[in-house]
Amino acid sequence: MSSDRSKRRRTTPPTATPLPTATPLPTATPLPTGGAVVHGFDLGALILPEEQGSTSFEDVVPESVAHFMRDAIKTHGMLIIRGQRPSEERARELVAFASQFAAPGALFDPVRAIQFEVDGGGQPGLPMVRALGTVKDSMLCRMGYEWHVDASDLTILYCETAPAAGAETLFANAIEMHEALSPEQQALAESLRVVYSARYSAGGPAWLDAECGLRMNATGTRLARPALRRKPTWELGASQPVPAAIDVHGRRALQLSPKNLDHFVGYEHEASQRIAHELLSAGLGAPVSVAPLDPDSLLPTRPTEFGPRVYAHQWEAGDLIVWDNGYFAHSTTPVEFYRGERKILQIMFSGERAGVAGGSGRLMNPGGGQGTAQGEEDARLAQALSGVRSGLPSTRDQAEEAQKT
Ligand SMILES: O=C(O)CCC(=O)C(=O)O
Ligand SMILES: [Fe+2]
Repeated sequence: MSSDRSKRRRTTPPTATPLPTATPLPTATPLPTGGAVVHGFDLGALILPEEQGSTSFEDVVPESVAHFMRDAIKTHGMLIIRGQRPSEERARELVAFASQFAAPGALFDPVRAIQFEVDGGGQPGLPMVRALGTVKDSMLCRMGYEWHVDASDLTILYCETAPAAGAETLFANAIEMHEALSPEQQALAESLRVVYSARYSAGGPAWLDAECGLRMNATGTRLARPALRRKPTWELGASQPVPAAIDVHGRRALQLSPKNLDHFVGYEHEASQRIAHELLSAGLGAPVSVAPLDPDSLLPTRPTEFGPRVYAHQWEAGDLIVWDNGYFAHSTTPVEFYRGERKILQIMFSGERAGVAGGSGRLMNPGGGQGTAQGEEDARLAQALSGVRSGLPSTRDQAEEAQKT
């Protein structure tokens, strides 16, 4: 228990409820890449349910502030809220923050919010919160770059521990990506129907696919190598065909998750990969510099530099980002370039109250995508696989092939 919170507890009457009208509203400053930086919001000031004598997270954020946040995410697609002071209750505060965007009870509902086993990074008592990073009991994805859409309407990432350098999360505005396509590419994107599956993965989640040898190219826009092995319970889990261009609040947005791309209807897998790479590359804008891949690990040998259309968030402890997965695509960055420890808390959940329920992301991760809940078996397999990465077969041919993309 942090001293701040104990102090507040002592001074908070048991019947205290938030005071919506008296709460000053935060402000949102738009970024050139889309998204906005929000000032004037303090997670630590939320009065958690047990302090209100309640079990519900629904009314923890004052209604005027919740309204502001819901409006802001509709307008900007991504909110960056920095400078949160440490709190031992942070995971619960994040659940309360998330609850204002979702239907009542959704954060505990496995259909609406991804739930994780403790062995898969899930926080005790809060299975919708997962720890990512290098510290004990956190999940670490060593795939390199991977542009994708989470299997949820909204995602929250909160940084508890930030490395001195590296470990950025990259974001690209999917509406601007669509606008950046040529008229021919836009027409192509409009016509494409995508089947996602676990055919080229180990069955996910992404950290497990990475452990099983799956690699992306150095821009994270197409597969460099499929998984070399699969989890015992692997299932193909192919999606219904879904559009590559979707509507986001009345505007068109490009939606492609290349790791799980099986094929576009009417195209072979290889041709589909090439098309996805072409559309994503055009949407992201020419990278300033594409890193060569190491021939053995098939991981980038130095950071790839993306152009000005990509927002790279360099994490600091106390940063919170929440985004709409229809509005923004995002990418991991290679673990090899982390300089210091990293711990991020993640929640992937539905956005009924933010008007973004039922986003296409759910269909893009069949059979286990980035966000799909993991059972004990995945955790056991990961344990068995840890330390064997250097033994993964790879050939120079595969590396050369990967360099071509
Ligand atoms: O670790 C990051 O930077 C992003 C993680 C992510 O995208 C995911 O787990 O889905
Ligand atoms: Fe993600």
